Amino acid sequence: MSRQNGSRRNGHHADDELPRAGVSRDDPTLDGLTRDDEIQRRDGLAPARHARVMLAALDWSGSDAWEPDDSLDELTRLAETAGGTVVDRTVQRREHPDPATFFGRGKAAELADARVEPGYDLLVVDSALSPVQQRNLEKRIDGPVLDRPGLIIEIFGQRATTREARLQVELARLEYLLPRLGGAWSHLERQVGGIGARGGPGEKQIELDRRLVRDRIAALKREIAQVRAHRGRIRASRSEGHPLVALVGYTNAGKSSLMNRLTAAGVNAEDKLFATLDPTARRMALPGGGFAVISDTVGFIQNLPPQLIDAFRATLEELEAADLLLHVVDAAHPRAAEQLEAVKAILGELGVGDTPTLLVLNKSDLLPEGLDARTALELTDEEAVVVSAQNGFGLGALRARVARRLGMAVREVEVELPFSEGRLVALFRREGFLIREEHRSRGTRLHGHLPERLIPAFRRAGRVRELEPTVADGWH
Ligand SMILES: Nc1nc2c(ncn2[C@@H]2O[C@H](COP(=O)(O)OP(=O)(O)OP(=O)(O)O)[C@@H](O)[C@H]2O)c(=O)[nH]1
Ligand SMILES: [Mg+2]
Repeated sequence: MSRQNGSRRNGHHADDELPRAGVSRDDPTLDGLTRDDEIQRRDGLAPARHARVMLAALDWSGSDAWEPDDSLDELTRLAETAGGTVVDRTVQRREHPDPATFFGRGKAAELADARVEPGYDLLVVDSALSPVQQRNLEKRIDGPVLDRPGLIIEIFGQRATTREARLQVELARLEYLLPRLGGAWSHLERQVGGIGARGGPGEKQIELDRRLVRDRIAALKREIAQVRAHRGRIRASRSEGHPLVALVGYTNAGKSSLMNRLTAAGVNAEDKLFATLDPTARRMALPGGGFAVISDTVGFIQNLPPQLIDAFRATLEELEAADLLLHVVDAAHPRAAEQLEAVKAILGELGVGDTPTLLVLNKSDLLPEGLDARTALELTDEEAVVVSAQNGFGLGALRARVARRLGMAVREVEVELPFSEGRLVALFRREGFLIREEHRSRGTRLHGHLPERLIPAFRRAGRVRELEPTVADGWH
């Protein structure tokens, strides 16, 4: 996320020169566009599917990005997720990005040579490129170029299955496309035989395309607003006054796996980036018999395209409505600390940075023996629960902690109250779970489960004995 605004910082010109786009006719997300063949023809993306991919990153001093190699490791997974095969990677160190071509002249020439020998189909750049930079690079290498946001949008496009996700991805894609219409490279032309020098379509055609895209964007926004209203109604009826808990975290951290463990939900969990695009919500039992409604959400990634964040706001409203966020971290990931920061930055951007959050350090089964997840992540004062969605470790403690944070934690207690405290006996019956009530000579003795927050009131009026082990901590 830290480099999300990179394209603005990279020193663009205005989009006076606009690149034309690549096309994929079989792309599922473009169904809604069949009425606009022109748009399909230039969909702004050079698909990575089946492509031999070259990765390139710039390491410049003003960048607050990850280490280039770490980021390229992640980009490799992204390119593979999109269906490409990575053939090589390269890093250029430079004072700052070139406003025209992003990379320096020498590196651009090198990339052009590499395209001929050993050869690649698609260049993926590990940053956000301006439309001008993208267009110019495409000219230099005489082939399609995709930047990191474009690649992520392509993956989302491949993953989107429900109507809502497809609408959102299409919106993000068109917003991404709009400033790139009329560029230098057309994937279609390459597919049908390659035309060599490309001047791009005429100005009139570009204007027409732009208008079509803008109309479509407006229509999509209207449709998404409807979906959003509908989702709000469903959320209200589903929660029935139960507290809402949302799973958030980096892609592949194990959110869906945890959801399955905590609810028996049968949610798709895969070793893939962005396995989940749609939020699913289920009831989650808490120790003591209460419930929370827990929802799974789309995963985050560093440098998440702003167009996707905007388009997925409707989905991400699950987060705004949440009483508690469970921030799931893959504690065994070598870049876990960076991922944690990237997620925090996105949560801040979504306006939910202040929502009560519990860190859930997942995949503890993969940590080397003796290495504590908290230590591995250098966490000091943050509240964190260590779990494994794989083998179930820590899930009882997690439920107990969730209940506590929601003010729903319970303790098994024996209480003795004077007869004059009939009000508290009634409170116990109403808010707690009463197992036995005995009337003795000096007063009433109650045995059962009582919300923790009420215990002080009982202590003030009588005697409370907490029974160990607590129901909460022993609960699985
Ligand atoms: N070893 C181990 N693997 C886990 C654990 N939790 C999840 N996984 C694996 O990690 C991968 C990703 O899990 P998911 O639950 O799909 O992750 P996610 O956070 O929902 O991912 P996105 O939906 O892509 O954002 C899957 O292959 C899971 O089997 C765990 O505790 N231990
Ligand atoms: Mg998931």
